[in-house]
Amino acid sequence: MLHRLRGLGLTARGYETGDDVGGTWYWNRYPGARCDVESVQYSYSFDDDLQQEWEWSERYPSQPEILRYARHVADRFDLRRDITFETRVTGAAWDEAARVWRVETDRGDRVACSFLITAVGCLSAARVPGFPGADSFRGESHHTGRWPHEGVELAGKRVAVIGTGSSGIQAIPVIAGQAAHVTVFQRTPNFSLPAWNHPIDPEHARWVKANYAALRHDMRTSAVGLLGVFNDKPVLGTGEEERNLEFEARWAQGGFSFLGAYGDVAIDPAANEIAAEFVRGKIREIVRDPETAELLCPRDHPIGSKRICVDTGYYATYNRPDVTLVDVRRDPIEEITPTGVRTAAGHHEVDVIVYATGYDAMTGPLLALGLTGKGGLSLRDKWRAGPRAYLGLMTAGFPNLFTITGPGSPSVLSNMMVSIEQHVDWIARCLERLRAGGIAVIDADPVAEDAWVAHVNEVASFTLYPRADSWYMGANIPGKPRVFMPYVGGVGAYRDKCDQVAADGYEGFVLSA
Ligand code: NA7
Repeated sequence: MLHRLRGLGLTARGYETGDDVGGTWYWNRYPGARCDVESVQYSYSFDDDLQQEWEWSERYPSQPEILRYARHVADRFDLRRDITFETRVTGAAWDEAARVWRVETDRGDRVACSFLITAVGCLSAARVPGFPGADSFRGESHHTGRWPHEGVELAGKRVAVIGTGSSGIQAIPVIAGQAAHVTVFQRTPNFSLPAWNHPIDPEHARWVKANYAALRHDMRTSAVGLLGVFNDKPVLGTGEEERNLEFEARWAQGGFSFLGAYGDVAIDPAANEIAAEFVRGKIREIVRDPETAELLCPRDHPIGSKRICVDTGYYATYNRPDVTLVDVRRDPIEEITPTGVRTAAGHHEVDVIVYATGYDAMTGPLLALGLTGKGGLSLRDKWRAGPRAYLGLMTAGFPNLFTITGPGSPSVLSNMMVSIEQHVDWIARCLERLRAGGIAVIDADPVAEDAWVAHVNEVASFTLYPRADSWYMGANIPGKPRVFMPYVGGVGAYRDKCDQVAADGYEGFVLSA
């Protein structure tokens, strides 16, 4: 975004809490942190020299490699000179008379700007549940998304991991390889698919680079911003032998491709159950102890309705003698003690506690900015019953505020790099046209916003997503409104809609000279 703003001849400044670029890949340094989108797809497309010159080493990029990439991009485009690091935005208010945003930071900056663009991420407000006694713990305890940059010594230690979402599922096998003992506290088992990660074949990398233009186009016009074969064919009505062959082939391919096996899995409970049962069968095959295997089998949500996990050796980790699984639904965590975790059934002595307990997703980071719009309305008040935004790009009553990957856009249901670039392009073009047209202020029309929010909900209601207590639904945060936040209508269709709105003179937006 900063690069594009410079290209428009605008003056822009970025504010960043961390002491370097990288965002989620700056903060998430837990053992095993890795992207679940393939590296050649989880990368910028805006500069062909960049994509031709950068060499990815593995199919799925590790956190250190993505962070190196982010730093390389910052250096290559000389971005750091316009970013103020180690500075948190603590408030921003729209000044109606002056038609500027007035932004404040924890370093005492007082800045006025014509346009304010948020790029705060969707999974950046880390959440640690308030277990009684947590502060009394004498060992080290860390949330996966706030992992110390100097690392954590785990060798020979007894480690508790609380949470089995994507972060826990990535971290547990790697921690088990280092620690003396790992106790996993699981509330809800998740579906996880094998990554089958491997070094990138140089031949494949050359092929991708030679075909990048076409591949990027396919990603931008796809359902979720990923390459891959998504079948329309329904699994219901497909013979058992045929569907098992298809599922086996997808399992062997690894990653998200499994979810693309059949078109009805995301929308029909009976179809979904067939895919879910195939994965449960894999868990039973891998995990030797039948009781542990059953505990690891998800049953409370349709497969894909919570963010699917992609792992390396997760289920097999439970075959290790030094790994214990505690089902906290049956045996709840009662308190953290100075020396461990007490559940209803007993006390687990540990040296380190890893909180892999997730995020206040999507709205958390935006609300934390302390935004106040027209008439002194705070975003927190406006979104009390759930986020409301037009196209996930702007929210009515907050003029000249753009939200990159905001709620109501595909964001977390897509390859984030594709969705980020789409928003950046759209916003940059919008600013260019506003300037050319002598328009000082743009705001979402509340009527268009209501219609978009209704559409986002309606599309979600055709899927199985609302059936899960997921962070997509805000269900992981006590008291958060239960609203499906991302747009599930597809990355390609969403892009077309945004482009059409712009082509029609920003239909649904109110423009003032
Ligand atoms: P997630 O996916 O939100 O996972 C958090 C996990 O922590 C999940 O298993 C939760 O169980 C568990 N949790 C949360 N609170 C508690 C309490 N109080 N007790 C026990 N267990 C708890 O976060 P991740 O960091 O793993 O992944 C976030 C996203 O990052 C991921 O989806 C990718 O997009 C990348 P629950 O399911 O709520 O019962």
